Amino acid sequence: MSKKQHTDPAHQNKSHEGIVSSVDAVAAEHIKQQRLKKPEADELIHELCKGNQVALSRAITFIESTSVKHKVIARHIIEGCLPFANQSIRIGITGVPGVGKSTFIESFGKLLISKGKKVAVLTVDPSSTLSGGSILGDKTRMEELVKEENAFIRPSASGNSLGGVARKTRESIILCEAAGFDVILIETVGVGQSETAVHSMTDFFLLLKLAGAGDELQGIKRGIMEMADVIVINKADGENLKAAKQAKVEFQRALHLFPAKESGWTPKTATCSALKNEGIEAIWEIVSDYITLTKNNEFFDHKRNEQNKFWLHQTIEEQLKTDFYTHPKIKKELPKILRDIETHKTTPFEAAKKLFSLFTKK
Ligand SMILES: Nc1nc2c(ncn2[C@@H]2O[C@H](COP(=O)(O)OP(=O)(O)OP(=O)(O)O)[C@@H](O)[C@H]2O)c(=O)[nH]1
Ligand SMILES: [Mg+2]
Repeated sequence: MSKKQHTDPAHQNKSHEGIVSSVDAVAAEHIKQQRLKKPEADELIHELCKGNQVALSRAITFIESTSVKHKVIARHIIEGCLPFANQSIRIGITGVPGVGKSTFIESFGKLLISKGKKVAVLTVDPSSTLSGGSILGDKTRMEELVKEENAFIRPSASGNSLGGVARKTRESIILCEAAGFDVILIETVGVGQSETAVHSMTDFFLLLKLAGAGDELQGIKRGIMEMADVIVINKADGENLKAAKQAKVEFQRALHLFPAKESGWTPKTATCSALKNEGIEAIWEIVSDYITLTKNNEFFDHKRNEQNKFWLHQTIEEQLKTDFYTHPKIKKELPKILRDIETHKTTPFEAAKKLFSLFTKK
């Protein structure tokens, strides 16, 4: 909405040396205007921290919003929630489309709830903006979990960049934790870069596989297998049971070929039937063993710290990129410079230097 009128005032922010942040300038302006609205955000934080799911949903909507006004409120909410965050187990769940991730989450989530946990489910699916999302599918696959009082299911954050979607998911994790959710499950489709993003925001990484399909067919790259803390062969039921057991042995063998993990953890394999609710408890035991091990050897906190540093760098890179490409002078000069490159009047390096000096000039 009001986005356009706020893209340019960045240059008004003279307090920053050289590099200006459009978001900060806009935010500062809006914080002034939003003062009256702050009590509303404070009330939202208050309700959210009491575990009110309606408040949690509303808060996530602010995070997902592209409106500058909402972004200011979102920032305020996150800051208010941070002191109450960080107390959960974050589990990433990946696997090719149709492997049974949502069905698994339904069974796994219900098990956790029966153990007295509060479970939040988030999804990272950058493709959902194009395809319209798997929201409908997820709702039907998780039809029982959805009804549980102690479950919170939030379908894909939308966005046109993985970085944007990942940021929203990370911030949503903080809000879910502040709302008292102690297990956060993050589903992502195992076909792109999204599992790397999810891996870098979770404590434990669970890869779902199917028996009988080659690795190429499953579209799973070696790197993703290497990230896994457990490989679970799903659909181990009916005629598929024998093949699933066989696949488990093969994956266990394959995992031995990978170098030892910094966590000190040896990745495990398991079989389950998400649909028939079989083998799910054993998977929770594996997760629990991992958490105990890594909390004892302090890898758990170390990993979260490393992840925070990683996301700091990611955020800076994204912000710089946005600031650069939305800078009025760059917007004006870039097309000319691109033409100069086409006509060999300049080199990419010279051109980049010139653009940078325009960008950093006060
Ligand atoms: N036989 C059997 N079928 C299963 C099992 N788990 C899931 N399915 C079926 O597999 C299909 C896909 O399941 P989903 O849970 O939607 O798979 P998904 O990985 O979440 O799929 P996307 O979200 O589209 O990536 C559904 O028809 C499920 O009923 C299982 O353990 N056994
Ligand atoms: Mg799904």
